[in-house]
Amino acid sequence: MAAIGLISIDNYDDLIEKKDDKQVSYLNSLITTLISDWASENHVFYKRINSERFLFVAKYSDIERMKEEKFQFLTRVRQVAEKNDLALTISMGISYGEESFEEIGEVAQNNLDIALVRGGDQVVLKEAKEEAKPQFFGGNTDGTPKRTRVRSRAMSTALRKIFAENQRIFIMGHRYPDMDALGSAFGVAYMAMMSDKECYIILNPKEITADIQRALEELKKYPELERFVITGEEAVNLSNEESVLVMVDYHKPSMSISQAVYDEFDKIAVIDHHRRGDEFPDKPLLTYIESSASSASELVAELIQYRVSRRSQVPKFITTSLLAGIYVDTKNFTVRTTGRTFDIAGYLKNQGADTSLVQYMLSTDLDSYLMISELVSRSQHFREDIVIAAADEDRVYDSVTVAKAADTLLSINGIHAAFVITKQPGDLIGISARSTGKVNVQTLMEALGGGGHFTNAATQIKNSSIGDVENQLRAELTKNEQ
Ligand SMILES: [Mn+2]
Repeated sequence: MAAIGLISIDNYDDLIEKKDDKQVSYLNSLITTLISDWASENHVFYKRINSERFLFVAKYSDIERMKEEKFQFLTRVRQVAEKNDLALTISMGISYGEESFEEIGEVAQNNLDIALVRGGDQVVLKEAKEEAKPQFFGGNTDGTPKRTRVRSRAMSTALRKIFAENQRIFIMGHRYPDMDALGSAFGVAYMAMMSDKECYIILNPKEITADIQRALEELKKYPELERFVITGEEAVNLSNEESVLVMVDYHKPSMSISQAVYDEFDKIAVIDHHRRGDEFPDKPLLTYIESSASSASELVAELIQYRVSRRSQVPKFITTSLLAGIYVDTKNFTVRTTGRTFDIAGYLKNQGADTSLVQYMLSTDLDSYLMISELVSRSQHFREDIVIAAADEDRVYDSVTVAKAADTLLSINGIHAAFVITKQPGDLIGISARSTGKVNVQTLMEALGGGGHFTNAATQIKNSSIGDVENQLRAELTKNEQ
C-alpha cells in the first residue's frame, strides 16, 4: 500500500527573515540533511517542492513503523534546531490507502493544513477513506505557521467545526474595545449565526469610547443584532457546558473586557493580529494569530468570505463595522496594509459596507479633538525627529484619544517617532509609540515591558508616575542612540 506525504518547514519565513545569506544557506543545508537522513533511514523517496515544502512517497509499512515510534523525527528536528539556536519545527500531512494517488495526495494536503491550523510541529495521518479518523502526533511547541489562503480557509473550516460542537458562542475583545475589536466580534457573531448558534458579544458599558458609542447608536437600527450585546455578568450566567469563548483582537487574558468571563471558559478560540506574547490562554481549541494581517477585522472578514454563498447577504452593520476596523488599524490604509487588505476591503464594499458610515463611526467629536490637541501641544523634542508628549499626571485618557494624538504627531513633517505618555484607567501609565519605520518602537516598548509592531507599539506600567515613565523612556532612547 502506498503513502503520500507533505512536509512543511513551519516558520521558514520567520527563520530567514533576519539572517544573512551565509546563515540562510547553513539553515537550508541543515534542513536538507535532516530530511535526507530521515528519508534514507525509512526508505522514503522525497523531493523539495519549494523552500519550505517537501513531497514524499513511501510504503505504508514504513509509515507504520514511524508511527510506532510516534514520529520521533519531530523531536530530532527540534533538538537539532535547539542546539543551533533556531526555532525550527516541521509539520507533516500523510495519507495512504487503496484509492487513487490523486485522492491520497489530496487527503495528505488536507492533513498538512490541519497540522498547520493546530499550530504546527506535528504529524497528521489519515487514510484516504471517507470514514477514516485522523491521528495526531507531536504538537508540543507553540508554532507560528505562515499566513496563506489555504490556512485562512482551513481556519474557517476549523472554526465552523468548533461552532458545530457547541450551542452558545461568546465573543469578547480587549478592554476599551476599538472598532477593530467590535467589527471582528460582530464578524465572528455572523459566522455563529450562519451555524445557527446562539451568540453573545461581551461589552462593558463603563468602558465605551466615543467611536464605539456611535457604532452602538447605529446598531439600534438592527434589533436582531443588538440583542447579541450583553455584559460580563450576563455572560457568566448564560454560559454552559456547550459554550465556547472566542477572543478577538487580543490574546492576553489580562486584557479581557471581563476577567470573570475569561475564567469561566475552558473552551477558547483566539483570533488576533498582534504579535504573540508570553501571556496566553492555556490550550486553546484554535489559535489564529497572524501578525502580518492589518487587523483582526481583516482576518475575520476573510474567514467570512469562505463561509458566504453568493446568495447570502451579510448585514450592512457587520460589513461596515469590519471595514471600520480595517480603517482604524491601518489609519485609512496607510500602515500595515497589504494587497490582501485591499482585497478584503473590496469584498466588504461589494457586500454592502457603507463607507460614509465608516467615516461617521470614526469621526472625532469636539471633546476628543480638544484632548488630542492638548496632548499634541505638550510634545517636546527628544531629538530633531523624535517627539515625546507627556500628559498631565492626574487626567485619565482613553486609548483611542491617545492613539490619535500619537498618529497626529507622526503625521507632522520630519517626525519619525512619536511617544505619548498618559495616565490610563486602572492606575496605569501608558506609552503609545508610533514610528514611520526609521525607529524600531517595538524593541523600545518591549524594553519597557510592552510590545507591538516595528512601527506601532505600546506599554503599560503599574504604580508609576508620568514623570518616572518619561525618564525611563528617555533612558531607553538614549541607550538606543549609542
Ligand atoms: Mn486591532
